[in-house]
Amino acid sequence: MSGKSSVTAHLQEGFRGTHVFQSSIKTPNIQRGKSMKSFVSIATYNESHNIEGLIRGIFALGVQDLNIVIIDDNSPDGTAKIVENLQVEFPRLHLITRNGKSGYGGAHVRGFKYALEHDAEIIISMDADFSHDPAKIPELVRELRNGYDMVVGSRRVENGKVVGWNSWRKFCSKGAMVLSKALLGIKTKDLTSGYRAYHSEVLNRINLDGILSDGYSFLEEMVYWVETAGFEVKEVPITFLDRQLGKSKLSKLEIVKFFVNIFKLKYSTMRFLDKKKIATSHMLLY
Ligand SMILES: Nc1nc2c(ncn2[C@@H]2O[C@H](COP(=O)(O)OP(=O)(O)OP(=O)(O)O)[C@@H](O)[C@H]2O)c(=O)[nH]1
Ligand SMILES: [Mg+2]
Repeated sequence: MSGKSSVTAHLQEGFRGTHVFQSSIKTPNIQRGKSMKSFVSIATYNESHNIEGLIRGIFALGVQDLNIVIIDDNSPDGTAKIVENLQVEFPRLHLITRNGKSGYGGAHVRGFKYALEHDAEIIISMDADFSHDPAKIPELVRELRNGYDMVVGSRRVENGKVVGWNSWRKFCSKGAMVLSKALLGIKTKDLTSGYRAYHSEVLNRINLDGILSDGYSFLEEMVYWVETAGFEVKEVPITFLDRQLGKSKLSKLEIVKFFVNIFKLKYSTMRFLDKKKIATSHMLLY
């Protein structure tokens, strides 16, 4: 297959799957249940220095009916073993292990599906490296209870900030925001934040198997589909602290893929005159 046709095939494949919505019309007010069972999805690769402290920190919050699911890609540093040992102490701690490093986005998709299968009503994603302060979890949950469909821990709203990034990281993050806004019309300011809470209804209506990206561009893609489907997004300010322990997995290639994915998303929807149709038409499912 030529380069061009393979790209086309990929896009068509992506397109078939994308679109991405499982049901036809958004119900403006999702019914909020009483229990609000929640799952925190944490993707890990070589996070042995961080994972125990993070798990303890989250459970110490005392949030009712809160579970954690760790999706570990067979980290050579034994992250999964640490989690396994902690499962004795914490019955609400779940572990999924995958065979090898297969990407940030795919790991969370796996975690989200697991949470949905276990009747989660709220699904939170966060990083394992303490860039996302667990103390913010109750606020994310509260905003979902207030009626928002997705809540983003944001560095780009008033009082939100980043501590410790170099100018290259700042430039990439700003560039992603500007381009996504210009090409895709995304309104959420911090679309690269991995600290989020989704109502289960949102994840049920997005075809998680149709997500184009398995890496970090999963983040922008999720925001895109959530907004396109008409769900209400709220951004709450966070202070993002650059990782103190362990190594970053965000390679230059991942950053390039992030930008390429913006164009892929644009391409996959451009063929439709009315973008809203994608969100509302049965025709476009598979
Ligand atoms: N399971 C799994 N987890 C991953 C993978 N890549 C990254 N992660 C995890 O995803 C989270 C975010 O990765 P980081 O390396 O902190 O990337 P980042 O936060 O974008 O980059 P830094 O700001 O440099 O820390 C961390 O918890 C990682 O361990 C992967 O391929 N598989
Ligand atoms: Mg990080």
